[in-house]
Amino acid sequence: MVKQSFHIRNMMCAMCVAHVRKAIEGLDGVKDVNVNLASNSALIEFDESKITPQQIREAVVAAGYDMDTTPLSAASDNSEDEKKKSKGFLGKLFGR
Ligand SMILES: [Cu+2]
Repeated sequence: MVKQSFHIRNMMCAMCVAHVRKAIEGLDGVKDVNVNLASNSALIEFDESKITPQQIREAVVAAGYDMDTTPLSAASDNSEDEKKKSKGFLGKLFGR
């Protein structure tokens, strides 16, 4: 059983969140799902021997949305770096 966060695309309101959650929580192998509109992500607890992120994504796509199959935990480290980089860039732009 693993618990991973994935980026969800195309969600715009609470109804979208409900649709995505419903699409994911009904899947065999998914134990728990928590969809967050503010961060456009879904924290999913699933049995990786029963279901893959690709299969979860298929259900999300079938519901009219999209999901990155690469978990956010690895990606969030990169976005932290990106933030630092852009901060440095803006600092150069507006500093002085
Ligand atoms: Cu919506």
